[in-house]
Amino acid sequence: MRLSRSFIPTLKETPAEAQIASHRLMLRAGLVRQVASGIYAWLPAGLRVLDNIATLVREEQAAAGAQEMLMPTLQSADLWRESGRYDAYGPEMLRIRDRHERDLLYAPTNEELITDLARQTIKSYRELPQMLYQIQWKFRDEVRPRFGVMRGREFFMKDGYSFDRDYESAVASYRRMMLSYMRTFQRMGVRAIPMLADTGPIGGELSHEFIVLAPTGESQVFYDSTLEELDYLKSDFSYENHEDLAAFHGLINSYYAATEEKHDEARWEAVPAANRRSGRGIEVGQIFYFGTKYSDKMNFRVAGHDGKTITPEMGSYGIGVSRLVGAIIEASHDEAGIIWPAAVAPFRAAILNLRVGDAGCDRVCEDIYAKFGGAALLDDRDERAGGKFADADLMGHPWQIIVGPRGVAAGTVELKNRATGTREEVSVESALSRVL
Ligand code: P5A
Repeated sequence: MRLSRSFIPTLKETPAEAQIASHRLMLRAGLVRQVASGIYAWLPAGLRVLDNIATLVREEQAAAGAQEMLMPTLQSADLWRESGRYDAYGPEMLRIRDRHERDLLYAPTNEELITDLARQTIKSYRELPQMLYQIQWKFRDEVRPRFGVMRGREFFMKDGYSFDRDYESAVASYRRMMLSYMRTFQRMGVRAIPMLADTGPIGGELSHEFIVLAPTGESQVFYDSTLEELDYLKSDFSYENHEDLAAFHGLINSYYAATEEKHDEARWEAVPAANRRSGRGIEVGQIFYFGTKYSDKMNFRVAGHDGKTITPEMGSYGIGVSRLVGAIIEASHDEAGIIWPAAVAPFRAAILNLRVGDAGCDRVCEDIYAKFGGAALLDDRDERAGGKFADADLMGHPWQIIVGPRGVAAGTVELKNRATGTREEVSVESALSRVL
């Protein structure tokens, strides 16, 4: 993308309405704009980050055997009356009436709709297990939307749902998703710690939240620091093997981690003092095992192996895709701006043309830009160098390739790494081989 023609409206001033760093930086870097309280438009650079996060989620969901689908945001209230949640959900649910006076709602989550789809389709235990997911907008009319996309009213969520024939198989599905989540977050360049959690309005008996540490987080958390060091991408736990899944779950459970609601002083005291970490955290995902809570209420039964019918066991699995954009920035920024982990950055590099109109600088910039095939942002604005450096730092590209007349004469460019701040004079070829 060429910055001179792009719609990336960066701001020099700090917006007064933003209380936390990620919200300020998302507005200043031109990623989002507020449309109404807790409702945001995603501008081109912001959408690229959202898409990158969704792509990583999709790859890891596929690896774990989940199938993607897409459900509507608007649905009939009748399904929610069946489960009893139409009343139970309260004012957080946005209720709508159509021209025929039929009650609709903007889905805050989809346990009812997916259960309805499954009961229409799945007739025998032989068709189980099933693991389905979507990445779709949700609406929750939060009392206090705040911190930008972190607690929005409309937000983008990955929501997955499992159907299994018995408890053992349902637990394997839960563990499979948990492993997939650990790999997903690690690939995004954030450390999310799984913690035993309360189940809230989704219900059920077993739940984990995935928490990214940040001082501005909304939950108080306690955990053993060993959990920060586990490498789930190198581990060769298999999704197919129940013993592997049990070993993975055992590994996680052998270290203490809990949110305030589940905190247990006695177990906390048993954690070696040097490993005790407590602080604030942002919940970027949550998973639930709730057995037959929905399948029972919605009368979803299938033929079992012995001629009797069985009620499928369910779980649901959420990732806050839009919240993650804020959470990643909370975990990775400095005074100058965002520091994007490479895997989610809107652009892999910015190419800064320090003298637009100079034939040599223009040519070198265009050559480099062409090599990236759309993955780089070319700052071809007719602006002073200081402004370009400040905007590139603000936008947080992992690399800056700085092209000035002196370098062009010597056949070099300056390569800056945003995370470390190091700057080096290198040839164009070596800059490209490092960054591409
Ligand atoms: C799991 C998937 C559920 O809704 N049903 C389907 C289950 N879980 S949850 O914990 O309530 O939400 C999943 C994740 O969505 C993010 N999230 C939000 N993000 C931004 N603004 C909000 N108001 C908001 N509410 C929830 C969180 O990351 C949460 O873990």
